[in-house]
Amino acid sequence: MEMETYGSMPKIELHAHLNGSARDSTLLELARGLGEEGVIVFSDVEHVIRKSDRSLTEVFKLFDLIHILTTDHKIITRITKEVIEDFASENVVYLELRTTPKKNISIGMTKRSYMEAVIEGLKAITSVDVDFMPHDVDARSGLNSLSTGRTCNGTSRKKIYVRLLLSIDRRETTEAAMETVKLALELRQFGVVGIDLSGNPIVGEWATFLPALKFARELGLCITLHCGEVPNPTEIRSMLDFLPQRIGHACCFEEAEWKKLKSFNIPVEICLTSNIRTNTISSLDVHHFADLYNAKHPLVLCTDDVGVFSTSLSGEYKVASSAFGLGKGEMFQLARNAVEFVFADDGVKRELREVFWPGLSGQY
Ligand code: 6MZ
Repeated sequence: MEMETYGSMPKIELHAHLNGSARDSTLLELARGLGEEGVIVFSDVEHVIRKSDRSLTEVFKLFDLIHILTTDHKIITRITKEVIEDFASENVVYLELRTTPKKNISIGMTKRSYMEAVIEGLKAITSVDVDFMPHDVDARSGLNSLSTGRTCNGTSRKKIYVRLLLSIDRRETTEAAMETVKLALELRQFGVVGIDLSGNPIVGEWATFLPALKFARELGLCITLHCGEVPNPTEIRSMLDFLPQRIGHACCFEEAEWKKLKSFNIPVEICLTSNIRTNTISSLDVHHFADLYNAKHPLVLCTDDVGVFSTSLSGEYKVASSAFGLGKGEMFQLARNAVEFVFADDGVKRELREVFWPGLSGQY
């Protein structure tokens, strides 16, 4: 029953990694195919994909495997389409999907061609209306994306806004990070709104990424950082002092960092199942969600990697509601608050506020 409530409730997803959100069934099909070609041994890989409890270190090993399976233009297009369809089917009305542009010379893949494959995936969706172009570009090209998409010839049709974030992987050099930022700038007309810094938190130095992140900011791109997935007070403080528009996780903060975060009022993307599964937080009883929620700190519930952690955004809402004793009205309010933290333009924010029209809250 509760799951149905959160399934039908409109929701906003701001922290979802493309390759971490691929369906298990798709990954298994791809692994079987590569097994038949003799590229991998399927039986070695199958249990790795099916396993759901993994440490943070194991998660990054799994990503290396997923990337072997998916780093191909056609497959990237396919998983982008499937991931967006899956989020739309559980009434996510706005999705900020992030992915790390990849270069693989041996198959003729550049960071740009990788992103073009992602954009192809956005365009290939027919089961739901996908709004991904910035509205000022739509106006120039005469496209009307301002329709609500809720009715079409009298029949109601689902609509999802999708915007893209390009991720810098912590394994990358300053030059590689810079290339990603330049690409983000070129692809703004296709809905790229910002930059994310992610990847294995024990790899890489903040100073390596700072020039590219500063450059991104100068160009007007929004920035979100994976911050505090492991204890590293110096890095956490430098990240907060950079004043990103949002941060993800905030698991390993000490008193001084909490103070800074709260005084800067930086919204936090909270990924409950991910934090528990990776053992970054030992149990929901001690999760920082409760303290931040009680302090009215800006928060948004997110999934991180629905495929890797076998979750869904509705599932995250259900977990939060039962772990922290929040009613449906409070959960609706939490979903609605996220409108203010999206990186899309004000026109989209206005339309999203309409989706979360106050009258609707009576249903929850
Ligand atoms: C840090 C994460 C992550 O970019 O290939 N990623 N980075 N912490 C996490 N929490 C568990 N989950 C995913 O998607 C997969 C990539 O996203 C980042 C990692 O860099 C991973 O390789 P894309 O689409």
